[in-house]
Amino acid sequence: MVVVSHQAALNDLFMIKTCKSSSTMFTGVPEVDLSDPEAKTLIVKACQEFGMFKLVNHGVPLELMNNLETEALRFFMQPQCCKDKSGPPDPYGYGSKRIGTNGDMGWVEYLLLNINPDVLSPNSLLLFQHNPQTFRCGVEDYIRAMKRVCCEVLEAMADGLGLGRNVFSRMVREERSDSCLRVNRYPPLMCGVEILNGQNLIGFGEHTDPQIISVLRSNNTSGLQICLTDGTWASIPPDHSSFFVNVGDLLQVMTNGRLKSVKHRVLADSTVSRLSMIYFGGPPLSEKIAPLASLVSKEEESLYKELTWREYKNAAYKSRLADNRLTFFEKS
Ligand code: GA4
Repeated sequence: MVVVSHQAALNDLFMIKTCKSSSTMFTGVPEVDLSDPEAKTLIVKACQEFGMFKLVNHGVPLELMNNLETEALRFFMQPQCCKDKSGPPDPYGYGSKRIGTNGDMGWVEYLLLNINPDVLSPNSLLLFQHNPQTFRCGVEDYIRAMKRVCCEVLEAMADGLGLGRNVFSRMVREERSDSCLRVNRYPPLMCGVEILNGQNLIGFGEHTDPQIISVLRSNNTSGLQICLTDGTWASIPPDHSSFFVNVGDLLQVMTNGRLKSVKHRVLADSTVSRLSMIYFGGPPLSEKIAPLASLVSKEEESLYKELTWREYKNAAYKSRLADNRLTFFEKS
């Protein structure tokens, strides 16, 4: 439990945004069974309509997910001074409340890790030095499983769009793929609830994910919301045995806007802690990203110009969380 009566925590609390939100759950996000022969069609439809779907029958053992969750919680339960040895994030490592470097704040603490051992930053290396080997193994096993899930989903998606199966998956399968793993812990509010006056505290502010695809798994605690096409926020019912897969900005660009990079956020409105683990599948930094010619019909125009992932990522890191980063790609 977070001691919000502590002055420092109270000060932080009031620097974090709040919002009004209803507690009704939205059950309209499509569920896709990865072993279903129709999966490719359902995935494309869901990504066009919502930019997200729930993935079941994915073949990842619950034990593997629970194992990383347990290890992560063991890390987060350490005294603050121990956790701070693996931070601040540069951008990888341990972070608390500060998201990115441009002033965004959330009621969250997190670990951000690049999956490429060559890119392991000094702070993430320290993280593994100061924590049991079982943590590192849990991270490695989880990353391996997520890479497989990302590739299978991207292959089904490419198939569903009538493209070559490997057109997207080769980018995240590559050894130099710039993918990352984020573990977020949203502490419970407890006594903070009354002072918020019916408002919810923002755990992680609204944003789209810059990469190709994101695969999220959380414990059975609510909080995740997506922005529907009419601009309303819909609360996604949690399910600890499934994954929520969402389209990232690069996939929106490569499909010339056909698949939607969905705006989402997390509210910290519960009395129990929410823990989520998100794998962001990205291409190598030097990969050139542009709309695929076969998805731009003769009558249609290509909506975006070509950029490398490095250029886009650098621009994203200069932006605020809620900014529409896709404007960097738009043709002027
Ligand atoms: C959003 C998606 C991923 O969590 C992330 C985030 C990154 C960070 O937390 O360091 C960013 C954010 C995310 C987009 C804009 C920039 C960069 C914080 C921020 C303000 C790891 C990512 O790749 O982009």
